[in-house]
Amino acid sequence: MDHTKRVLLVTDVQRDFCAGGALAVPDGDAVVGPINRLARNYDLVVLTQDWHPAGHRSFASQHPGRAPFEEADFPYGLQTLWPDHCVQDTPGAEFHPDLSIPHAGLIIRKGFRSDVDSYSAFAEADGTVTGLGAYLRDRGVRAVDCVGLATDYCVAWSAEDAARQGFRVRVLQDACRAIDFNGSLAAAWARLSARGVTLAKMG
Ligand code: VGL
Ligand code: ZN
Repeated sequence: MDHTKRVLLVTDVQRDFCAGGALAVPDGDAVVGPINRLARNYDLVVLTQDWHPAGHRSFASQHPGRAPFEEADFPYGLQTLWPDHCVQDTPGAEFHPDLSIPHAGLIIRKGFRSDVDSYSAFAEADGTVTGLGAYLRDRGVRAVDCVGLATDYCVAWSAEDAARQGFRVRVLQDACRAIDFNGSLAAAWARLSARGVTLAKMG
């Protein structure tokens, strides 16, 4: 028996990252069923929700002459510019309608400050911590299992931060899908394996 206390961290399973959404991740909808099933095995589940004000600084639309997926210099470093997505209180920001995890205990909203993006559930891009690390430690959690969208951005950033904070981290790959732009998925795996994050099958 494995008595390690684990959390399931479910990243950004929202309409805008699924089919027909503003920043649709290829095959994104496919994570919903597996995540619903998996979540029943965890007492502790944390959801994240990408939650940007209209006109967020990470939107390419705010940078005349620039296109989505280009990079721009921000005070905290290089920032990828995105199509407008997950705008607060719009349908695109809602969780996928079939996501069903009623016992989830915490929802972390990310990217709600106009000038600062946040891929990780643990810290915003400028380093401001969200409190998730303390929340998990207070509950005796030692291991973090990561699922959701997108593998190479928000899932990877959270997994990396979790490992940096000393949690044992797995990415459950059947319950993730990637954007995979310009080698982003391979780059993410390289960073994660360097941190000791393991790639696991759910089954
Ligand atoms: C995400 C890009 C912008 C993600 C969020 O959830 O991976 N990617 N905002
Ligand atoms: Zn976003």
